[in-house]
Amino acid sequence: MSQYQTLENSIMADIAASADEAAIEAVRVAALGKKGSVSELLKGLGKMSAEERQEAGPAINGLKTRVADAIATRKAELHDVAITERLARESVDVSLPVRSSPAERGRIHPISQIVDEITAIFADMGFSIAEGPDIETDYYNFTALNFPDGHPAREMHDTFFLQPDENGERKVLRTHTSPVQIRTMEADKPPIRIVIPGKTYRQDSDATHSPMFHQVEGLVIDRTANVGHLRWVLEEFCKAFFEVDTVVMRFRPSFFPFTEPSFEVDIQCDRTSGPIVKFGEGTDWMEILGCGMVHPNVLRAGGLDPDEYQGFAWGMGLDRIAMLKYGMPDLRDFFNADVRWLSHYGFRPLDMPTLFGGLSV
Ligand code: 2NL
Repeated sequence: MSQYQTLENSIMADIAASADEAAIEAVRVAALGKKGSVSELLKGLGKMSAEERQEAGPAINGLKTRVADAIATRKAELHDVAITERLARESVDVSLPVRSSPAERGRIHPISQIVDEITAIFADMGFSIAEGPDIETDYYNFTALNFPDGHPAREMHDTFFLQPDENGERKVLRTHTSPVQIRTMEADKPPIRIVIPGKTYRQDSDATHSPMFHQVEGLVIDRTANVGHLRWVLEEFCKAFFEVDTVVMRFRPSFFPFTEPSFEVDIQCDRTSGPIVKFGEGTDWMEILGCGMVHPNVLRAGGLDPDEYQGFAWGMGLDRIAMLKYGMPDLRDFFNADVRWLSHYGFRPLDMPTLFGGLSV
């Protein structure tokens, strides 16, 4: 057997014995690589005589071609085997649920939801949203709102006082959002149409009271704003908010230092079917807010002439209304930061309340 045939047999045996892609690549390098056995034979051609080359040339080139073909074929086979193996090993269970993004998993707190719903309703009526600081001066929280010094209503609010500052001034945690309305009257010219959502604070804590709670107030100031407008605004609001076509409202006389006349507003409801209260039907009444015509002293404090301007305002507590609307039994759960509660009662972040899309669906 010629030395060429011996080499070819040996390489072919190695090719056949290669079990994976790495092994066949090693055979290729050993035969056809720069210093491979076949490459060395080819290099040797240059040193041969013309006669020797005439015989050895075709023999070595033939050998190279056959070896290269055999390697390519085996390589392709082993590549197929590798892919088939990988497909069998790596499986994807397409029936597994898609893992939701953090933005999808998060939940909107019912209080945030209710603020979004209420502001959507009033924005649709042409109101703007106003906000202000939680820490207020005694002037903005009380004096400007027609609570005279020593007036018992100041004590009624169970105010949280901060330590007096270097000037002896004692700031307060606002007991209502009304200071924001005074600040708006000072800064803007009428007509004013604003709603003010925010946190408020009073020293009160039991099953139905939290020392930090939430309010939305509204204020309209114009030359001719009157109780008829007030009634219309509140009625439109209640229909949109409780998502019913009609509401029956009752205005009872009341007292607030900052309004005159003042009213408490009840809406007719049906409580006969257990804890779920139905609106727009029934024979029961539920108090939902307080309101009135802005007191002349408050207009003056806001820099407005009560002979030129008049206005109406209202305020409502959000926490109790949210419990009622969404059927939540205990106020204290609102502020316990329990993710199990939030994932049950919270709202999906991408479902923003709009009047056309539905408020809380
Ligand atoms: C209630 C009652 C009310 C107001 C808030 C207000 C603000 C200004 C002037 C006049 Cl600057 N009024 N706000 C008026 C009437 C009632 O809240 O029961 N809130 C929970």
